[in-house]
Order: sequence, then structure tokens, then C-alpha cells
Amino acid sequence: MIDVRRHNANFCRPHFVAHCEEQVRRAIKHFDMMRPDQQVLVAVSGGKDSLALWDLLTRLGYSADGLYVGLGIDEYSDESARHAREYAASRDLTLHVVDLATEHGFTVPGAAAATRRSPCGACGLSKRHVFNQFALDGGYDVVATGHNLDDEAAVLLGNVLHWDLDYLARQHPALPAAPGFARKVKPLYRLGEREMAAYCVLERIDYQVDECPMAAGNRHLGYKETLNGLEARSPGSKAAFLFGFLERAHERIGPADGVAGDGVELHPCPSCGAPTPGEVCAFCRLRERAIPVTAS
Ligand code: Q46
Ligand code: ZN
Repeated sequence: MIDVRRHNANFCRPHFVAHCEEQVRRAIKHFDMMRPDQQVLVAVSGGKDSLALWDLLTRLGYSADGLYVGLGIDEYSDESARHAREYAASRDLTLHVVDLATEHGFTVPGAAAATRRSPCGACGLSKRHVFNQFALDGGYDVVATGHNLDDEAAVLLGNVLHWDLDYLARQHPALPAAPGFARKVKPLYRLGEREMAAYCVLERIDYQVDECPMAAGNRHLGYKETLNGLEARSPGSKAAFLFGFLERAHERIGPADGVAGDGVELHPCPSCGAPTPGEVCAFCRLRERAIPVTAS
């Protein structure tokens, strides 16, 4: 039996799997995320969320390939890649791999050390760039990421605490395509972290259980802990917070174009062609400043 306290329900195995499918189906329908005739690129990390997402999308009949980005975080990355590869092989799915070290000459730890950025900042920027570029070059219609309810509620809390209106406008489960930007969707936003872990166990999906060693001190984890405290006292708080924002506040803040602030003019980066408001895009600047792999 799996209990989901915010639904005040206990599910047996088949009903729990059906519940996960139903939440993903509802998310896709509500925000018109994708159609069954479209090609989906799933951002695969080897963790529970991205593998569960890939599993659920193929189960629901979508044609979805995976893309794993090698971040160069020592054994953690090796293990994560192994889980992604083994899952894809076991389900006969196509997994693409882009390794930052091999293809761009740097790793996330090397970029963080050289730029004094937080590792997660350098990592997020690199992943967004690679997933977007790969989707555009490969003719994919949409990029799907495994952000779950806990992730999205924690990001929302951070954005609200800082009243970051640009980020709040872009916090949406479905961002439209724009010139130079692929469509991006988050079909797991209605399902919590515990639900995704339970889904993987029930569906025998072997995933990377270790936390990324670079996550320590990450503010996002603190927001998650705070929300977990609230949820324990008052089940349903996270869902009420996130769904209330999406239903009642988001459209008052601004359109979710997923691109840049209003009125910012974008032009192609001279180095990689990605749209950028500056001279060279943020990813190429990071790549130039990062410690080259051979010297690290
Ligand atoms: S992998 Fe990358 Fe996460 Fe590690 S460095 Fe941070 S962002 S914690 S999803
Ligand atoms: Zn560039």
C-alpha cells in the first residue's frame, strides 16, 4: 500500500501506477503540453524523476527519446550515466549522450571553480543550453523535464521570497517555443518526490539514489526542507501553494515566454548561434572561462 496523504488515499500497486498515469495525463491535457504524434526529448539524469517521467510518457503512448548530459562530477556522474543507459537498454529506448568534457572541454566542477559560480548555477546553465540546442538540432518538438511537485514548490518559494518577477513569470509547466528556443514542459508537476520514488520501486526502475555531492549548501534544499515541515503539519500545503500560484497568480505576473525579460532584444551568439542579449551567450562565456579538462 502506498499512502498519499495530500489525497488522503492509500493505493495498491495497480491503482498507484494508474494514479501516476492519471496525474501526468491531466498535466499534459491541462497545459496542452504535447501531442502523441510529436517527438519528445526527455532530459534524463539517471535519477528517479527523469526515469519515471520517461517510463510514464512511453506508457502513455508518446514517442520519447532521452538525452543524458555528462557533467563530469566524478563517480556520481559515472553512476548516473550507468543508470540512464541501463534503463534505456532494458526498455529498448533511444538514449543520446552529450558529455561536457568531450564535446565542450570542461566539467561542472571545473566551471564552478574557475568562475566562482555555484556549481548548480554552472550546471543548470550548461544543461539548459545543451538540452535546448540538442532538441532544436534534432528536430524534437518538445523537451520534457522531470521537475516534480516538490521541486516546483521549492523554486516557487525561493522566487516569492525574493519577489523575482522575471523568474515567477517563467515558472510554468509549459513554456512555448520561440525562435532559438524549444518548447519545454514539466509533466510531473502534479506528483511529489515520494510518489516518484515509489513509482520507480514498483516499476523496478533502478535509479541513482545518491545525492549529487555538489548539492551541499544549495538553497533549494533548504526551501524543500521548510516545505516538508509545513506539509507534515498540514498535508496538501505544497500542492495548494503551487497549484494556487498557477491558477490564480501566474497570469497576473506576465506571459510565460521562457525567453528573457520584456523588451530585451536577442541576437545569435557568434560562437554557437544560441539567442543571447549579450555579445556572447552565457554558455560560451562559461566554456571560455572554465578550467579546460586537460589542465584540471
Ligand atoms: S546535478 Fe547539477 Fe543538480 Fe549537482 S551540480 Fe547542482 S544542479 S545538484 S539537479
Ligand atoms: Zn554561445
